[in-house]
Amino acid sequence: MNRNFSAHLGASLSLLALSASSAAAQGFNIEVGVSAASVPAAVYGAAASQPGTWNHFVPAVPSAVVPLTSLAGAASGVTMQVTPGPNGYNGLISYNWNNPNTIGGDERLLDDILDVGGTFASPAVNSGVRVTVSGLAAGFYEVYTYCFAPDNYLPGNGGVPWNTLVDVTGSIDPLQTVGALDWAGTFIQNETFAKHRVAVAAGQNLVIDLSHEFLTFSFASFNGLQIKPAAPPPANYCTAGTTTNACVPALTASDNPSLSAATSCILNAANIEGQKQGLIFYGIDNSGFSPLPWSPGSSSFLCVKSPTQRSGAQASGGTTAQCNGAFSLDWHAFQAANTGLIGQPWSLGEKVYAQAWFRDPPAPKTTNLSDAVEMTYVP
Ligand SMILES: [Ca+2]
Ligand SMILES: [Ca+2]
Repeated sequence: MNRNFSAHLGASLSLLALSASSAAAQGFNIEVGVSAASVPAAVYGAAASQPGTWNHFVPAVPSAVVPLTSLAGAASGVTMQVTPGPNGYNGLISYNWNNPNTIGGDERLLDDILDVGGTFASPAVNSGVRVTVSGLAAGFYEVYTYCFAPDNYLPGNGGVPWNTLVDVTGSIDPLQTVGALDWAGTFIQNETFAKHRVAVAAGQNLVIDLSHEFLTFSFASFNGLQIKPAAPPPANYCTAGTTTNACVPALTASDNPSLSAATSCILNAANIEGQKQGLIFYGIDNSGFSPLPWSPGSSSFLCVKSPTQRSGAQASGGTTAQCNGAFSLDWHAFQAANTGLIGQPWSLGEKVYAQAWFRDPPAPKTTNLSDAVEMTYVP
């Protein structure tokens, strides 16, 4: 048995009236499959650990522009449409197969699919579909795209993974290849799903391209989608100064700060002049702020809006007149060891804008500054 025996299934959805809204970023769960009886229950969170109402998207290529409901089951103004991919579409539209290992919500999500394409055409082509989600609130999202082939490991079908290529336009994560192993009871990235992080601007669509990888006997699959609001990873901004010895100091953060200190958040300032004193400082509100020249003739900028909070002074180490000095700050240890710091007590989603400052006696104002990093408090 393979997908060549599947019949084409037509499907249509009536286009419901949309309610425009400008709500904050919110999550969406979308089940793709032909059967309304096989939509996961709202308690089911899948790989994103995001329970809530699952939209039922009936496979169709091209589909109607389908309105999505929120996790709470309310109208959202957000829509989803599937259209043929840039290389064309030659899939079966709808397919379902009872994988013997999937049960419960996993089975409801994974066992029925939109067939993304396969070796139906001669010569075979990289068939695919484009998923366009419109009307999302501006924000940063994690996108979980499920591409498990429920029938891949049937006798006679095994051996070659029926991989699906998943690419999210504008994501900081690369194209991912999904499909390697049969279902073994848990979700594993790149085996059952792709996970992309992406910033969506106001009025911008979320665009997901799915395509068929192999031109030998294989198929590609689309089981469903989860869109989850998330904190963006630490991001650098502003311009570093250039020191007397041509060092360009760079500040980085290992991860976002965590309210529970569940992950570590280490700030590192590298390329500092050797054998100099300095520190890391931060603010919590950069709204409306443009970087200010540090002083006349200086190449540095102040990138953090007042009021600011300083950490303790550090020695950069390294070698005089070279760029091998560095500062490091364990953010959680620093916050735990000091009370009354700006920002305390911290709350979820709160921002931190940090920058490094150090002595450079021949430079204008006898000091220079690194670039800056923006962080967001996570649970
Ligand atoms: Ca099953
Ligand atoms: Ca289903």
